[in-house]
Amino acid sequence: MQIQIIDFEIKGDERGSLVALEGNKNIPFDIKRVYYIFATQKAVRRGFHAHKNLKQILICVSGSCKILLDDGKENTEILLNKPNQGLLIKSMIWREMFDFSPDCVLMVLADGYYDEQDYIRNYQEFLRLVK
Ligand code: T46
Repeated sequence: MQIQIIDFEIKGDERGSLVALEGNKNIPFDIKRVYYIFATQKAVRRGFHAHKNLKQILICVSGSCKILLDDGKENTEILLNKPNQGLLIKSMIWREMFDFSPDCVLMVLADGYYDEQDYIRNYQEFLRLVK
């Protein structure tokens, strides 16, 4: 499976570091929504769905977590632990998030507003649609 990681430029100086995210520039879509997941317990696994249309970029701005991606043919696990790295997840990819560090803040940029109708929450249904 092709994994798309985007490395963002760090504007660093003696004061520290800064990363800027701009729609249709270093983020390859119009950003319609931003949300973030934090204070997740270590044993928790979240996600368990795919999106029919939504595209997203996941950035672990603090700490670390792992992401399982499954395209219906193969799956892979990705460690996110750099605040200057974004994982692009296109539509029709099953995802699960796990192994959250206590300080993990997982920020997500999305190209669409929240829409429960866009979720495929049943894995068998996902496999049927993806084939
Ligand atoms: C995804 C992964 C990476 C809202 O009201 N608005 C929102 O924009 C979102 C994302 C969620 N919610 C509500 C819906 C649920 O009542 O927040 C609650 C938790 O959402 P959910 O169970 O979908 O969270 P995750 O961590 O399983 O999945 C989320 C995103 O929903 C999903 O699009 O790709 O993060």
